[in-house]
Amino acid sequence: MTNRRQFIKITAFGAGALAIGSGAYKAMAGFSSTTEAAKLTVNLTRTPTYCEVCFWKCAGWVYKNDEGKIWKIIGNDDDQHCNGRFCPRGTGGVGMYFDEDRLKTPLIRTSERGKQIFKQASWDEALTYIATKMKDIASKHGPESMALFTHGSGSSYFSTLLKAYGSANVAEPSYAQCRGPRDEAFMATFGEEAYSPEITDIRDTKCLVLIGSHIGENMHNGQVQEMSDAIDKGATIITVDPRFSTAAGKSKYWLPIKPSTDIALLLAWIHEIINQEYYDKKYVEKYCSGFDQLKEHVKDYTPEWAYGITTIAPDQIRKTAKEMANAAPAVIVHPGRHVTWYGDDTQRIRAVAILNALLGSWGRRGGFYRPSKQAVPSSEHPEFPTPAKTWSDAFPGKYSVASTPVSNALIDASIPENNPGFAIKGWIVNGTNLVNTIPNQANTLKAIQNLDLMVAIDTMPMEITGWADVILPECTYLERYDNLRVSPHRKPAIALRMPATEPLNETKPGYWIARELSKKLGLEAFFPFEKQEDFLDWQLKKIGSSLEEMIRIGVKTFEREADDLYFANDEAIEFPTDSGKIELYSLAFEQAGFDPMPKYIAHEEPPAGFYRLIYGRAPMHTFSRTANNPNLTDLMDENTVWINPKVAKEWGIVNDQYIWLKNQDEIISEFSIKVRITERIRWDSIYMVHGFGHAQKQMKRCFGRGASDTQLITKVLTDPLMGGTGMRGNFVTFITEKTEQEVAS
Ligand SMILES: Nc1nc2c(c(=O)[nH]1)N[C@H]1C(S)=C(S)[C@@H](COP(=O)(O)OP(=O)(O)OC[C@H]3O[C@@H](n4cnc5c(=O)[nH]c(N)nc54)[C@H](O)[C@@H]3O)O[C@H]1N2
Ligand SMILES: Nc1nc2c(c(=O)[nH]1)N[C@H]1C(S)=C(S)[C@@H](COP(=O)(O)OP(=O)(O)OC[C@H]3O[C@@H](n4cnc5c(=O)[nH]c(N)nc54)[C@H](O)[C@@H]3O)O[C@H]1N2
Ligand code: SF4
Ligand SMILES: [Mo]
Repeated sequence: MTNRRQFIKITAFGAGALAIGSGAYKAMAGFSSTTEAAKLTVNLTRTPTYCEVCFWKCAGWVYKNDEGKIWKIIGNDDDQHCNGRFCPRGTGGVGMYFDEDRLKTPLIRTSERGKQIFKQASWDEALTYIATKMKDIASKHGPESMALFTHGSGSSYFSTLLKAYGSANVAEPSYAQCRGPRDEAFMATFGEEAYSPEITDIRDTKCLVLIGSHIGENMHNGQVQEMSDAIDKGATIITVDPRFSTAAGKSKYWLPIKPSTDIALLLAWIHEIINQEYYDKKYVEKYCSGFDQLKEHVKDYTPEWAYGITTIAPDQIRKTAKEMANAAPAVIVHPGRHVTWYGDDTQRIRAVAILNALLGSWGRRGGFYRPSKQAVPSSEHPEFPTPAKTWSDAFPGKYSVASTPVSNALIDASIPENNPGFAIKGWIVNGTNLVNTIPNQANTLKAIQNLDLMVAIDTMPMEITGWADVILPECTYLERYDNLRVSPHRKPAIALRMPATEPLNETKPGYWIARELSKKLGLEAFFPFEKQEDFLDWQLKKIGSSLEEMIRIGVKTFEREADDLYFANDEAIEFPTDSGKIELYSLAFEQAGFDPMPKYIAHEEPPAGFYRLIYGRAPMHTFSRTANNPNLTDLMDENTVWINPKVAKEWGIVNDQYIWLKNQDEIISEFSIKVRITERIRWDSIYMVHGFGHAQKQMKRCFGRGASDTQLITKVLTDPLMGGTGMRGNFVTFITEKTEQEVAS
């Protein structure tokens, strides 16, 4: 399998020169401006943080008013992730603190699971309950029968706890429900992933190809800003999307592809680029392996062949291939991020990676830059015990390309009748709303019903907390320290998050929760620092900074050790793949029994009267985590279903009407959704924003507003390589009136 040597430049410990960040930027719609806020905030205290509203992790300043209350949050000028500006969601992040529906105290379930009858408990009581059950599970089934599902900053503490306890089953939905296929595809091709933030050099690109990446609605801050700059500088944008996205509106070419057929388009582009000899011959010869096999493989995949599949006209395919070639190597075929669509996703992103390799964009200005990351020391603790079994033993031989645990496989392993190699008996769920995040809700709920222990750590009473035995209320990111942000970027940098204020009610930081639980389990040696701030200060001093300095500056940017943001001309490079080359033909996939080069496979089409359910993001919300946020519900408080006018006419459906959606498995949306009739969606599909249709009554602002896409995603197209859950193989039809019986069900 792929060799996983780290190729990224990790800057050694030791003080580097502090770079003075540029504060220059242009005003962009929806983004907050530092200057306006700075004028207003003279004499007010400010504390540094990095945003937790999404995983771009922009660094900013939290300002308080005269009464010492949190007032507003703005971007840190020195931060490469945001260049001094937050997106609307980040600005609205203070609403997470003020939300009166927040979890307030630990809770222990007193009735059947899912009935939502809980009693208030003290922290000691709640943690003792969990520790007793965990010890019981360890003695009866072995510690490897516990699993952690986690997303966000607390992941490292709870992961340390679980590993110390003896289990390596730590799964993040950002792998098998999000970017896993992309990471494995890039790893197989370049020996390296696409990272977060992505190493796309959009700032200097001449051509950006977006295949379903809806940057602009997907508000990943730095990318949106760089894309806006690139457009101003005349870059060509090519958008492939069945929907006229915000990005499509800025594009020279919008290719309204028939959904699920992207691999055919990608193969035709590869065919054209090879046949017209548009590819970077020197680069391919020097750095790539498998070119002859690839040429042979794509010889029949002509634009005419792809036309019949994708509905994109051959001359459009040819023209766009030429655009890419003209811009090369300053061209980016964007790797995407949420790429779990049709179950052949790793292979689709392989085609994306291959296209980038042919155009010579990897390691080149305007293509993909070389990331650099600041190394920070970790605290010393005993070695983790070696678990007797790990997640992959539950279903031997499955998902062999997966490099991290697969959340859905752990869920399946919690259902005894699946006869897994070993069964999962307990879950800790931190910062992920699994019920709305993992497709096939019935399966997730069935798994929960089979558990001996289910703990949810959250800030809000979400769907997932409703199913827990014990709910632990974390304070929000505005009320706590967390680990330093050390994400790679053009320059290595660190950012500090610290509490702007005391935690409200009985809520506690994740570090404290994990450490207190470790004490009850006799594992406190794994958390040697009582207070996280002491750990941070120790760590910062080791790299020539201090907590005091970071509180003052928030972000510290170091210089790169060498001038190596891009490959030098003719540089000899050994890529961290099996062959040491960029693999157009993947030896690792072949060895694992999968296609070494991507193939197009036709997917099921919607039956008569049904439409493909596709979904995406809205600029002012993040999944379900912001649905109840008072500041952001002001901007958008429900989702709509986009329907093509031709379809609406056939059904007699009108704008703003509320309808229900029914899927191929007879599942009817629990709540109705407002209709938006628009030419911006193809006639064979409907579109909705993910994260609405909440069924949790305690969230008073968002309960019952809009519909949940997850509820309608009952059919899952699983990626055989790495277990990703393809979610776009579901079809829906319309119900304009619900019978009484249906409404009650
Ligand atoms: N149907 C469908 N499913 C999807 C997607 C989709 O578009 N459609 N998108 C997929 C993608 S790309 C991803 S990355 C995943 C995301 O999946 P999740 O990370 O599960 O997303 P959220 O629904 O926002 O759930 C986050 C949970 O964390 C809680 N939370 C927020 N802040 C904190 C905090 O500081 N501490 C703690 N302990 N909890 C906190 C929130 O209240 C919420 O319950 O979903 C995937 N699933
Ligand atoms: N505002 C906001 N921004 C976010 C997030 C958020 O919750 N809110 N979440 C962040 C996260 S974790 C992620 S992973 C990213 C996700 O953002 P992206 O990676 O950009 O999202 P996708 O879900 O891949 O893409 C959604 C788009 O794909 C199109 N599409 C649907 N089916 C097909 C198809 O078959 N072919 C093609 N070519 N296109 C198709 C849809 O019409 C839609 O425009 O967004 C990030 N940014
Ligand atoms: S992109 Fe927006 S929501 Fe995400 S971290 Fe940055 S400011 Fe926060
Ligand atoms: Mo994601």
